[in-house]
Amino acid sequence: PSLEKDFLPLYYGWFLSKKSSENLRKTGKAFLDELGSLKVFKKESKYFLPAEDPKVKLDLTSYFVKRPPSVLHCTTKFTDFGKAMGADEYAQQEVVKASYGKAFTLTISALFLTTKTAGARVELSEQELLLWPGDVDKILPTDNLPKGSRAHITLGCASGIEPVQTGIDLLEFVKLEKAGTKDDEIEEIGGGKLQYFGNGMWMLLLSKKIEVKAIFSGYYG
Ligand code: ACK
Repeated sequence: PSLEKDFLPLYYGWFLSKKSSENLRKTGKAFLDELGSLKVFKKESKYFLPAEDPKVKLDLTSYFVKRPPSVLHCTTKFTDFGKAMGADEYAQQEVVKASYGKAFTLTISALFLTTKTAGARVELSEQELLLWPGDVDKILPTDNLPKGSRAHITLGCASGIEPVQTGIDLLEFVKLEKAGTKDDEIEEIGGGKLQYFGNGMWMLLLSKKIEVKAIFSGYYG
């Protein structure tokens, strides 16, 4: 056994192949373009517009100005080079070690956006859930949401917003879903059913789920 402690990554996660990344970015952009042009969205676009100048033309692609610089990923555990709570415990799990560098197929069931973030919702398989940490599916300590609720791929963040927000936003959607507080008025658009949860929170349930190829690994920055 080594006397040296493992040097842990900034985060663990699934890293999409270059091709899957490109395709998903395109799908995300097409969704933003289509949503931005819809009457139902325009009616509610005040959440995305500056209060001083609400007549300015809204382009959602430039609104989510901070986009992941390299291939897209789905974070499992943010370990912060070992400083994060539960980092060592996560890294030492047999399933984490055994899965490191292995290929997976992730299923994307929905695309979503809020005034802060745009992302893809990931539906994890039983096997993938084994790599999911036990402590990340809550905003409040009292939240009790299904394992994997937070699983997402960040597509973009609004100016001044950090990517950690995308998972928090998705948890907010899941909480609202649970409470049954989405608009009854569901619109069918290109890719599926569009849902509105109020306050600028939109979700597109894909009629055809997207499968992407990804490698489970660590990101060291
Ligand atoms: O978009 P993400 O899932 O959100 O991917 C990035 C990645 O780690 C590198 O920043 C995620 N991230 C950052 N801080 C945290 C945190 N405290 N908890 C969970 N995920 C985090 C971020």
